[in-house]
Amino acid sequence: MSKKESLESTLQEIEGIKQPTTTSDNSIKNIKLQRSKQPTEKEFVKNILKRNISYLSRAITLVESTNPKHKAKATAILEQCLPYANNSIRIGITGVPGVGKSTFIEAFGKYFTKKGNKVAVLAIDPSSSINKGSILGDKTRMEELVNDPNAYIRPSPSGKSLGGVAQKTREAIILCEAAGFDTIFIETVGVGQSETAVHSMVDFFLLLKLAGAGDELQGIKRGIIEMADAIVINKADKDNIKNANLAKMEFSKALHLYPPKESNWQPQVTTCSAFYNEGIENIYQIIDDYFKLTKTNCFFEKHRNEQNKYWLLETINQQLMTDFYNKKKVKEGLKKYSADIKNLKTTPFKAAEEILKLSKK
Ligand SMILES: Nc1nc2c(ncn2[C@@H]2O[C@H](COP(=O)(O)OP(=O)(O)OP(=O)(O)O)[C@@H](O)[C@H]2O)c(=O)[nH]1
Ligand SMILES: [Mg+2]
Repeated sequence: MSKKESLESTLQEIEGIKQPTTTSDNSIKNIKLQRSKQPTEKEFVKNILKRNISYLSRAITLVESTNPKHKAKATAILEQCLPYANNSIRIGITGVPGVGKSTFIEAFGKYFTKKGNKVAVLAIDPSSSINKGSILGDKTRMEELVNDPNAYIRPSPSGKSLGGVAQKTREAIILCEAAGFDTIFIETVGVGQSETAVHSMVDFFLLLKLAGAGDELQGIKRGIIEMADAIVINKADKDNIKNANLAKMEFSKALHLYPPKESNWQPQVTTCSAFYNEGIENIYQIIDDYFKLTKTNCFFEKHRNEQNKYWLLETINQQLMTDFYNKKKVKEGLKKYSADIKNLKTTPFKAAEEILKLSKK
């Protein structure tokens, strides 16, 4: 058979055979069915209140979405969940990378669940947009907690601005509380501004530290020590116990130099070994004492009210900034005046004035 003939015969063979479309009808049907299965607001709220984790996760995903339709739905769900929220203790945990935050949360979280509490672990991780949420990798270090039916671990949301990410975490807290979680851990890596963001959404702020060579107080920002309700020196095990105790003494001395806290709480310093599960009960006790004190002297409620006010203003600020920088005139102005500043034609202050004027046009 010649080459031409063979081609013709092949063509003849497939003649009359219906060509498959790129997407099968069945798949389209399935996708449509799935879409229509997106629960209504009411279904969301009903199931979150029933402690359905799959609905909780989907609602948090809605909260994290940047799609305006999702946002509107998320807001409605949040509003309906709000009356059932607020009944938890919120604990912030911070410390430099490698200090043992995840290991600590695993040990501490299990301690809470054994006591009958329901624990949710959320994270604010400023680097998460780059490495896709370190808490995901952490899940291997929280193996037991991940499989604990009374614990829920949610990877950190990604986003461009810390403010945006923090707001999503705050909204996730509300949803977790409505789903019956009574103990919320918020983990953050101790870099940059994320501690301030976490501090503004928790009741108790715990700073994890490592024992060094007697220079504990160096290289640590004053602001973070001021925020801390407890400083815990981790990895106090084996050869490190002596150093950990020394560090404990240094921090205790240093803390006395700080002005008293509005809560009337005297921050505590202690050691632990998250890895060997030592000192965990003591930290539980410290936190318990803190809540007893602040609930009696009403600081707890006052603090939460202040945080709500802070978030009201913070959200307005965020929105105003986003709107401002999205304006075409502002974008053009920034480009033009940046060049002018570089060429020494104008000052940053004059340029700022002009760009603000442009934004009102
Ligand atoms: N000896 C000892 N090692 C510990 C202890 N806690 C944590 N580690 C180890 O320290 C390393 C870091 O622990 P992680 O829990 O991942 O630390 P992390 O602060 O969550 O780190 P990032 O998520 O990277 O910020 C791991 O190898 C742990 O096994 C401890 O109490 N004692
Ligand atoms: Mg970690």
